[in-house]
Amino acid sequence: MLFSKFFAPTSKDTPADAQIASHRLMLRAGMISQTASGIYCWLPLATRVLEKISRIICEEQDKIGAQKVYFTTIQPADLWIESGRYDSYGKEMLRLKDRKDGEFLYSPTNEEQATDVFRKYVHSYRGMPIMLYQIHWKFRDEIRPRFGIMRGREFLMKDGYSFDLNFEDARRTYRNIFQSYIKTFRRLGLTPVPVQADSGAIGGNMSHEFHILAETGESTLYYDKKLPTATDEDLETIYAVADEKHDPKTCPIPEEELMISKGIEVGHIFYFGTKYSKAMNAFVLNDKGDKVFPEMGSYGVGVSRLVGAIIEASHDERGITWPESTAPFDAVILNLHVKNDKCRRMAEKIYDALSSKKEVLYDERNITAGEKLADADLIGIPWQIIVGPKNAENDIVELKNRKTGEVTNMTVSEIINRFIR
Ligand code: P5A
Repeated sequence: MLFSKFFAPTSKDTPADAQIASHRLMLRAGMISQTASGIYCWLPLATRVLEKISRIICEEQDKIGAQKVYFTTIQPADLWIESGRYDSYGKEMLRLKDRKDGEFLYSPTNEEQATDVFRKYVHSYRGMPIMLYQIHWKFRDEIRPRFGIMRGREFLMKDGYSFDLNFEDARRTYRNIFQSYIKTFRRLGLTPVPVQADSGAIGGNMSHEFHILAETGESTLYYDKKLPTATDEDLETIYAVADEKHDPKTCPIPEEELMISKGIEVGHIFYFGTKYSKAMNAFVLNDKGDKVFPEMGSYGVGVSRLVGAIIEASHDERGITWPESTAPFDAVILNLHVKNDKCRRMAEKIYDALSSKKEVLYDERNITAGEKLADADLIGIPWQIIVGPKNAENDIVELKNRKTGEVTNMTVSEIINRFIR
């Protein structure tokens, strides 16, 4: 991709109303464009990151046998009247009418719809267990949309729904999802902190939130100081709770062993048994011909919020420092002097060799070297290949690591081999 053709409207100005680093940097890097309170357009850089995150999530879902679908964003009110949530969901639900005055809503979540699909097609225990998920837009009319896409009204969520025959199977599914979420967040370059949680509007009696530690997080977490070094298995049971669940009087951890940190909630999983299957009369016949209501759970990841959370965890005073797994490009080539023939030849040779195998942005804009370096630091692509006139005379280019600042001199063929192994 040539930078001159790439739509990334970067800016030097610090947006006045953006209170946290990720919001400021997403605006300055030309990643998002606000269209209404809590509602954002995702421009090319941000879209590439959303797609990277989504791909990793899908790969990990695939490994545990979840199947990808698209439920709908518009749902008939009837489904929610059946579950009993149409009234209780309150003002966060965006309610709509079609031309025939039929009542609809824009999905804040899809438990009802998943249950409806299940009851239409699965009538026997032989069709179970089953787990469906999607990555789709949601709308919640939050009272206080905040921090850019971090707490939006429209946001992208991975939401999964599981159907098991009995409690033991449902419990195993919940465990699998828990471990799979840990893996997913690690692959995204993050350190997840799972905490026991309340199940709120979704309902049910077993629930965990997954947080990323960040000073700008909206939740306060209380956890055993052993948590950072715990094994993935131990993470499920070690003491860790968010705000409302912490009571100093009943907390089993002595004060001196308790850590308190702010966290950003990037995932939330629920086991709620037969709450929806019973309310919506979704049942199967077991091997004895008895009627059984499936044991269900739902599992959410804030895909768009993750973009903000990753930036909160990965930035410095000059801009974003993307982890390699979610970076919008693998490398950026900075041609510091586009009118210099040697620079142009070397930069183009690298670009031609790499671009069929890697995602490479080539900055060949006719602007100053300083502006190019500043933009590259701002948008935070992990590797910068810097082609400048002095080094070019000696057939050398620089490979710079955006995060560490470490610079290595290399020849053109060494650079090419470094990226195409
Ligand atoms: C689980 C999947 C649910 O909705 N139903 C389907 C369950 N859970 S949840 O906790 O309410 O949301 C899941 C994750 O979505 C993110 N999220 C948001 N992201 C941005 N802006 C918002 N307003 C917002 N609300 C929720 C969070 O990461 C949450 O963990």
